[in-house]
Amino acid sequence: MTYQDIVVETPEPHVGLVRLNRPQVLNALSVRLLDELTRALDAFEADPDCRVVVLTGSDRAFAAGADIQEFVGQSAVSMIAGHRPAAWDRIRRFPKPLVAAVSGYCLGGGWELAMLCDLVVASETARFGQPEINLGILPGAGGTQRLPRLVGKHRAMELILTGRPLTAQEAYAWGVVNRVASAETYLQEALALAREIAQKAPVAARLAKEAVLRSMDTPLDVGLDYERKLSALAFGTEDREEGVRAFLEKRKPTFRGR
Ligand code: CO8
Repeated sequence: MTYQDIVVETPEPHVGLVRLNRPQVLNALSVRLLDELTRALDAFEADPDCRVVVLTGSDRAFAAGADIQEFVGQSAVSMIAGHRPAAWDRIRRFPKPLVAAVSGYCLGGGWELAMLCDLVVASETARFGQPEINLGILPGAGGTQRLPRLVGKHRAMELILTGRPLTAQEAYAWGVVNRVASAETYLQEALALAREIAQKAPVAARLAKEAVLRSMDTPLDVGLDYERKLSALAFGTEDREEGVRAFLEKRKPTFRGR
């Protein structure tokens, strides 16, 4: 598959890597870029060898938001009916663990994209913000819904109503990134995290992702029932047999994703 606005690699076994690649506009998320990203994720989803995907941008910008050039001439109807909502839904439903490696600007839709990832490794240069208010709009790809769940109502209000970005250290203190690394090592750290996850049982990892995401919008008793069913499902996998057998035989398990 050929892409113009992203670069797709498999840097090591079981780990996919997608680099957003529109450096001239700080990786602004055009419709074409979002479309290419969804196609790359579709391909990684269908690839049984791929277990984890890392999503990154450039050192200067993960992504500085939606492509503001594309807003010219848009109406409420065209924004609702366009390709963007379907692309965001597709990324939201990607079933394998997604790790964001964020450096530089991570703004607006860029942060909303990072929030769709399951883990976030930030460079110390990263800046996370929802500056839409400065354009006379508001977050439209999950920011008003995911941020309060992540940081609480008052902090989300501050970020969304002032547009002020967080430094990487503030983002860490507010619990929206897993770890902060140096500008030189953030991608390597994200890949190391992906490698660690890729060595675990792939079906269980997917089910665990599904269960954790379900907890964000489900009452506790419903979530507990859901978890019990997914957990039971994992008992039907060959990997569960291998994991238990390896433990009892005091050796490292070899998971096959079956
Ligand atoms: N879209 C398009 N082009 C951009 C964007 C963007 N989001 N961000 C930067 N660029 C372009 C600049 O126009 C500039 O291009 P050129 O060289 O041709 O002038 C180039 O990238 C470099 O940018 P700057 O010269 O501005 O670089 P600075 O280092 O001076 O500033 C900033 C970097 C602070 C990141 C600045 O570029 C900026 O403020 N960018 C806009 C950030 C922003 O507002 N993002 C939110 C966009 S809206 C959104 O994401 C949510 C939309 C909700 C959709 C609703 C659907 C229903």
